[in-house]
Amino acid sequence: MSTEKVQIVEKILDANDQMAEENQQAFDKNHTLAINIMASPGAGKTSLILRTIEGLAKDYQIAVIEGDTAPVTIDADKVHALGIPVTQINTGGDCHLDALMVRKGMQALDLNEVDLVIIENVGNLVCPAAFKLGSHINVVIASIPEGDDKPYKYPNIYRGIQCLVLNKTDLKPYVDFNFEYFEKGIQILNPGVEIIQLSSKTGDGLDTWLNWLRAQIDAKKHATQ
Ligand SMILES: Nc1nc2c(ncn2[C@@H]2O[C@H](COP(=O)(O)OP(=O)(O)O)[C@@H](O)[C@H]2O)c(=O)[nH]1
Ligand SMILES: [Mg+2]
Ligand SMILES: [Zn+2]
Repeated sequence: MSTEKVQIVEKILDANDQMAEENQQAFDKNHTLAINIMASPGAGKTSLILRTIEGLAKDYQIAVIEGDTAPVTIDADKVHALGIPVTQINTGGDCHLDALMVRKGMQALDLNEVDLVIIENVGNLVCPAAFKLGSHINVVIASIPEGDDKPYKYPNIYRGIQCLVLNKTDLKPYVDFNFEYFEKGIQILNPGVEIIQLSSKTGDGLDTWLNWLRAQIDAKKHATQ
């Protein structure tokens, strides 16, 4: 790769960081907590978002920004069916969201009225890690059927996160998954990160996730600017 190409990529990332910073300031001004949910396709992002809405919508105003690489509204329709404001972002083939796309999603929301914005990133364990969005909390959802070696194979996605959700624990009896090996990989990359095991299907462990998230939303609501 030529030096010039490297410089251009750096400039794009700089511009994205700048926009992400502005997004975060807009969230902060409105005391809105923004979380960015990243995972491989099928890990359970939408399922956990729907469970989260069911658990928290009676106490908090929630809005969702849905990122998809294809022009579909499958996930957004499920959120909409729960009566929650949702903005669909189609990335036009890109395999990640960036700060400008999130900015467009934010413009469709009245942030003043919203306590929690959940961003469902494009299903991908690689480049979403490189693009800040302005979210306060970055979450990766891993799931039992993906296997216990993913932290070793896709390290970057686990580094900047505040919470790792291990979903589909109901499938543990059917899949070889060594939790100690998995957890060791996470701890090497991100010592002390919150790890929450749950099943979006059975609801097992869901309370731990909801309580953790409640604490983050409340802290943002009462934060002084
Ligand atoms: N057994 C089991 N299946 C799950 C669980 N969570 C999600 N799924 C299923 O996994 C598939 C993908 O889930 P989805 O939420 O669409 O994943 P996304 O692509 O990451 O948004 C769907 O068939 C879900 O019903 C879980 O905890 N246990
Ligand atoms: Mg989804
Ligand atoms: Zn990408």
